[in-house]
Amino acid sequence: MPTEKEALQLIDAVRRGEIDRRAFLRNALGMGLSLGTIGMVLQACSGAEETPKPAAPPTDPAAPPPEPELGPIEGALHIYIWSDYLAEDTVPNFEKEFNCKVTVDTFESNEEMIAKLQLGGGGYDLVCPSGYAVTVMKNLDLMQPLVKKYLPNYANIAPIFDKTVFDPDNAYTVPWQWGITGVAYRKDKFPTPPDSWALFHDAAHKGKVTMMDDMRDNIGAWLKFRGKSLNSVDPADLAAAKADALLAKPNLKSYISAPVKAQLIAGDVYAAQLWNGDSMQAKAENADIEFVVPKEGAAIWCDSMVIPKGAKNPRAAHEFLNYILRPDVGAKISEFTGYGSPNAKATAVMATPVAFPTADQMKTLEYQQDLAAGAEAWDQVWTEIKSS
Ligand code: N2P
Repeated sequence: MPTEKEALQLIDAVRRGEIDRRAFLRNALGMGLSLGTIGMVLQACSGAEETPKPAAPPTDPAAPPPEPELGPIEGALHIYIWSDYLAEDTVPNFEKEFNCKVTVDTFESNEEMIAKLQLGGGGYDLVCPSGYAVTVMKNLDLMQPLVKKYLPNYANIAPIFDKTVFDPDNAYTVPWQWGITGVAYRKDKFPTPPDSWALFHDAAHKGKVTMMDDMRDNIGAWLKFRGKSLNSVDPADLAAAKADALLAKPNLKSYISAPVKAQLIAGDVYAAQLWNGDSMQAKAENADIEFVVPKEGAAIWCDSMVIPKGAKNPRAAHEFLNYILRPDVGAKISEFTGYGSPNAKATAVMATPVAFPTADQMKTLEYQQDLAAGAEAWDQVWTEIKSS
């Protein structure tokens, strides 16, 4: 039989976790302890032989699931963006710093971009929809959520572009540039500056004016001309817009968007429906070019970068987004594009940032919204305008 001291030492060893249950049993049986005593000892020591587990943190059922790990940056990145929307060194500097090969394809309208994605084409990692098109893409399930831990520079976004109506949780979008759709014109051809969309009804400029090859901007302008919302889906409003568009059509040289800049610069086109930033790019080449917002009102918009579902290079996409959110990189992009930057820190380091419209100016400006069920009627009207 073990001495009392030996038995107590054994019990202490179990308590301190120095020997486990099995070793204790072996020792205790070898020492001739009765099974009853062994049972009592084990019960007294229960818990001591197991390493105590740290208490699990309380789980909050409302807490968001942990963000996924994207792994190391991939060696390639495919971007699909509006033309003339990056500074010359934006991509080369990224390629050098991140050792990642970037390809850039361009589009001229949201509808063109969405159609391509819907057909499964492109293999893009980043695309650049306007606000209303973010809603369209969300409804079509074409985007994947951002992984915010890879975007510490997101905090640089100005409050007015934080949590937009089209992305209230900042779940999918990194705001890129904001702008206005108005009219670029040659000062030398217009002794009196144009101030109305009626300019395109004036046969005096026949063959020397253009409107955009963009359903939302084109029909939207004619809706504003008649004092309607540029998001109207009312059949009577659309019929009136179609009539105005058809009245303008014989005067138009063509329906053309960003590429009209070269024709304005050369003087082949005197006035063009165009975005403010592209107009400023043209003005940089020819000081006779000016931009005006017609008095009846116009579209204001903010384009964003989003990651399409199924993107093959998600980490590179996040690194690129975090890179363009740097103040110096963002500032250079807006200095080149001529658009407003939604990045407060970038705006702060720009010599002449585009000022956000005043409350008074905002009275005639309107954000484009998803047309939802009305989109079909708009498509129909646009097809009729283009084909007649
Ligand atoms: C790019 C201009 C794109 C603006 N040149 C369209 N929202």
